[in-house]
Amino acid sequence: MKLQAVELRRIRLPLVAPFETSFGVQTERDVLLLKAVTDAGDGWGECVAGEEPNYSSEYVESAQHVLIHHLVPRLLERDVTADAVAPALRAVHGHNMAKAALEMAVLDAELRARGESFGQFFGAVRAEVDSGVSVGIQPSIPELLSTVGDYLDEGYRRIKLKIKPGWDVEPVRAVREQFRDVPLQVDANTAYKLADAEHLAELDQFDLLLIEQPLPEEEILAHAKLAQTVRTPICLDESITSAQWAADAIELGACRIINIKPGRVGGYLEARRIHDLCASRGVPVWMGGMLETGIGRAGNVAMAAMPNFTLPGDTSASDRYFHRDITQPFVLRDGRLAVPTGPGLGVSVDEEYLDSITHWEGTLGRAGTRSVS
Ligand code: OSB
Ligand code: MG
Repeated sequence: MKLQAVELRRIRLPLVAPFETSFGVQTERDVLLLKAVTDAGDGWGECVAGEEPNYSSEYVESAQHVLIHHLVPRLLERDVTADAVAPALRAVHGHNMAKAALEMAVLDAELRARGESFGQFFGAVRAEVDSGVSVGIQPSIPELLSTVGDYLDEGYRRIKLKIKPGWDVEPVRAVREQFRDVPLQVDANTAYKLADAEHLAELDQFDLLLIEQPLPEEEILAHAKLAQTVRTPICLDESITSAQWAADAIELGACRIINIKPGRVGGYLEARRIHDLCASRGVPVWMGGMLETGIGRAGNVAMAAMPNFTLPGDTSASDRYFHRDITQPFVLRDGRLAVPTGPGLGVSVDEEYLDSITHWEGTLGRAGTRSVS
């Protein structure tokens, strides 16, 4: 399959409600999308990099730059398959989200060409996946309780509360008291220090499924030490950027659960390796989320149907994020999302709507043209 061109575009999509984490508030997404144009057909990729480098060092402008100047040129006009993408990009260090978007677009083109869905490719073992929802930091506890109650009424099967110092034990207590046996977990996005161990151990009384990424991403050993004070299972998100880091973190006792985000680890193929490694180590995984559009959601939902994704993911319905998605919307049915069954990602992109929300676009390739800056 020859990669003839890569079309890039940036779209602006407002969020239905502000999303606040320990690292900031978001009110809209500025998403970088890729279309791989090949002699066997096209494929879509979504880059999960945020607007600012506050989740990881990547951000949407850096991803766009590195794709244009360092990643796409390594593949353009070459014979490609998805499994050849990461090896061809290995000389470029880091930039996992940018690499993942390119690999995804190539994988989508490849699978569409041979009529195979992402679910089939990953070895999906279920037709629908349990949906959880990630609840941002709220202005007050009454507002938190009403937000959580609304999501539970919609059918979500697990609630994740974002926490930070000053917004942790009391909001978690309030949610646990009001919603007695809802599956509940928390995500700190690196906001704590090992010295907060005793404080975090106060969360043990609320029977949480897990505490996600309490400490900074480099502090693998400190997470292992934290696990000696906190009984709630520790789950890593930001720290796990490859199968190697997953293996080391598990070996060191830094986590008992792993959140898999294909973008964070450089693509779906590395994400699959982490899934398999965790399965062999008896470590459950779940699908994270980066407020994706229907393109990224389609791939994530398909991967979440793999056997070791045994906890509900941050794979929420399209209407939890956007008034209008760029694909057919993912709809919650009995607390689950259906795994797409069509070729490749199995969703179609509403290109007319896409054009109306595009604020930048450019194309690399096709007879040497380079219409991007
Ligand atoms: O840490 O899981 C996270 C969103 C952006 C960046 C980081 C995270 C999140 C979420 C949202 O928690 C999950 C979703 O897409 O619903
Ligand atoms: Mg997280």
